[in-house]
Amino acid sequence: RCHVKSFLKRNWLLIATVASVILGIGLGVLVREHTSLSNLHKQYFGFPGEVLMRMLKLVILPLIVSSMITGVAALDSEVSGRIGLRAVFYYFTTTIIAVVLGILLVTTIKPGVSQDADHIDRAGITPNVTTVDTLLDLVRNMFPENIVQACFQQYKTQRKELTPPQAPPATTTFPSLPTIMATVAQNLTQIDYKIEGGYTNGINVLGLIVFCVVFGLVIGKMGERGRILLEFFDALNEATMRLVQIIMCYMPVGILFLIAAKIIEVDNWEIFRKMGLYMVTVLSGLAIHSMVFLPLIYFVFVRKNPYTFALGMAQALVTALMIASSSATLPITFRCAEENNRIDKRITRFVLPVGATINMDGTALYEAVAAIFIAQLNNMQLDVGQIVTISITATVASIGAAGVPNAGLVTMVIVLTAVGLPASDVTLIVAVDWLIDRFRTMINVLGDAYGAGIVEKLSRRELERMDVTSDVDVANPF
Ligand code: DAS
Repeated sequence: RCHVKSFLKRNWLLIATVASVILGIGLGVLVREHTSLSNLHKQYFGFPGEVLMRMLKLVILPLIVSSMITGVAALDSEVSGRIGLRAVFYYFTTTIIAVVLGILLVTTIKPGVSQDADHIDRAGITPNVTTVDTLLDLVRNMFPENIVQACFQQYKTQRKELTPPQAPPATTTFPSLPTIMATVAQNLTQIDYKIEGGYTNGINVLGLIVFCVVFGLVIGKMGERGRILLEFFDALNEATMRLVQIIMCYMPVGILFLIAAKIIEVDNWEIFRKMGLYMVTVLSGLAIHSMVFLPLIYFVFVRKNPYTFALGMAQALVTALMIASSSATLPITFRCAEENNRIDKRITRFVLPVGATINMDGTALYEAVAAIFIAQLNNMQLDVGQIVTISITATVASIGAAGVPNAGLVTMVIVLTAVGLPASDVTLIVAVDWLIDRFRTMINVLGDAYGAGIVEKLSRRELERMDVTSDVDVANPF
């Protein structure tokens, strides 16, 4: 009895969240079968879920800034360089494995060969993002003035002053802090793609991370004076994580309405029958990668039970499955990795934000499978060179995809155009993308968590040496 009680005490939130998913599906089906809600009422119905999404999005900015800066500064530049290299090596290795697995599956199962492309309706979405764009973003938004510029732009738009952003006249009052945070958080995590194409180069997480790494290295070298800044950012991180704790209490309610509203909103269920084989190909690839390859790699390096580790991440995985955003799940990923799987904060703070943005095994596998599926729908025979091109561009596209809903669909254009397929064919798979996105986001988050565990194990000696030598452990300065 006491075991059951302690289990429930430890996992009440996870149990409540899983229960809310089941209830949400039931509620969604009930409402959609027995009522006919107007669009306005559908929005009202989805409002509690939208509140959860926005609360998570708002903490992304302070979380990434405080964790990256303290994470980088807590390690001296040589150690952080080595840890960064280990993380990047892990990211590339697992992403390539995911892409190769996806290609093997889609060329074996051939989901697109039997179907006639005309069966699947084509809408007119043509998102437009280029690899160069993504790589440039690394530095394009690195400097704060872009953030201010974006805030003014958002501020003027909100105040319906659609004049292009010039230097603001002296009389303009600077937007309030919540406006700045909300604007940046929204720009950080919003991918805008419109029917006529166009990827707005809003501030993106990649640029912010590059800035925080440089800033963390600089203040890490400032000695005593830098410590004041570090304590500030460490306190900011702790305050943000306490905020996350409050948000998590609301999570079961938010997730219930989020999934119910989604079920009410989706009207084309027939498409799932037509796209069944394609979905089986993607989902089986994600399942094999997350249940075989990632656990195997984790076990080889860490020598612990990988499935127990994955259980420790369950709350983050369910969250990712429900909200389809690695960035918005990041606060929960932090809590699960640090509290359940006891990963050193100096590692999580450094690798989790980077992983959530550039390490997307699920997305890479999905983009390789979807591109070849679309080629099959077009009765296009791909040669080895084109298959290799798809592997490379799917890897790059997954790095460029932001951790927001449908990001993989947007960067899919890079892969399609690389092999001469029409970018508009991305619409062939839009109808089922909302569901597949959830599963690939879950694998993205799982891959990030395994990566943090592996990098921590490989960095054990450096961390122990730092514990002995450094008088202040920035991860826990007090
Ligand atoms: N939804 C993205 C994420 O948050 C993944 C994707 O769209 O491919 O990781």
